[in-house]
Amino acid sequence: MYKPFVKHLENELFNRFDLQNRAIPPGLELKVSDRGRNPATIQSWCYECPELRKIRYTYIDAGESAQILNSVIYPSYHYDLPLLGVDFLSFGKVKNLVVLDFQPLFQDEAYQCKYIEPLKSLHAEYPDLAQNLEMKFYDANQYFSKYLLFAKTDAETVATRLFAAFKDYLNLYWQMLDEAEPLQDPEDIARIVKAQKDYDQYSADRDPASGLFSSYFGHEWAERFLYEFLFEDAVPLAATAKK
Ligand code: BLA
Repeated sequence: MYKPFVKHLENELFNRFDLQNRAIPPGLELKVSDRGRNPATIQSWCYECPELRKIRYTYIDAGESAQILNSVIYPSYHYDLPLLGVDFLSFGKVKNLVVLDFQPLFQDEAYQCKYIEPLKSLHAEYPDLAQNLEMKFYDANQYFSKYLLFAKTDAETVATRLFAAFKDYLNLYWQMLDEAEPLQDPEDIARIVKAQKDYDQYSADRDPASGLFSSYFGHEWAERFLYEFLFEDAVPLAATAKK
């Protein structure tokens, strides 16, 4: 279902950047589960290049039961750019939930103006994918922009409209990165390091997928996947409590 999106993302990345593999901890790169109705495979890829310090994407293929593409692109700490976030989920043929956003590191006016306003006209082209759905797990005002695409939709819309939107959002993201001025002041850079780490902690603590990972691959594997790969700068809640 989302394989053409992966292909497009890969083509873009390999054509535009000088990618190096970024290590994925042993055992987390690929896992197969026979627990569900259909065998489930989860596979992840991770790269880096001078402009982008972590590019990760994960595909869960459980046949008819689930098709999921999840991806986050973290810019180098020298850029204060938003992260690019992708979460496309299909369960059965009936439930398709898609989220695509430039995830802001800060919510102040100047930041919004610089990095989020440019999304406005693109967002306006996809009213069918911008449904103003309520968030149950996350706070819409933290690490999400007001121009996110967030929709419950159908397979046809995914293949046509979402694919077009995905290409457009990616293009704008590359353009922003191209135009971004690297930060020089160590204090400014330290602020980005902190904001990206906070994003990992926030995301790991609220990740709505941890139950899904546990049910397919077991609790222990799910925890490692979350804290050692997806959001590696986050500290598990239990560890924080012990301190
Ligand atoms: C929701 N994302 C979800 C849900 C799941 C995942 C299972 C709940 C779906 C439901 O309501 O039934 C799945 N999350 C994943 C997977 C991974 C993950 C498979 O991290 C990792 C492999 N989520 C993101 C990113 C964005 C994001 C990068 O990981 C940003 C675009 C958004 N996911 C997002 C939002 C929701 C969601 C906004 C709705 C959550 C809510 O209602 O609060």
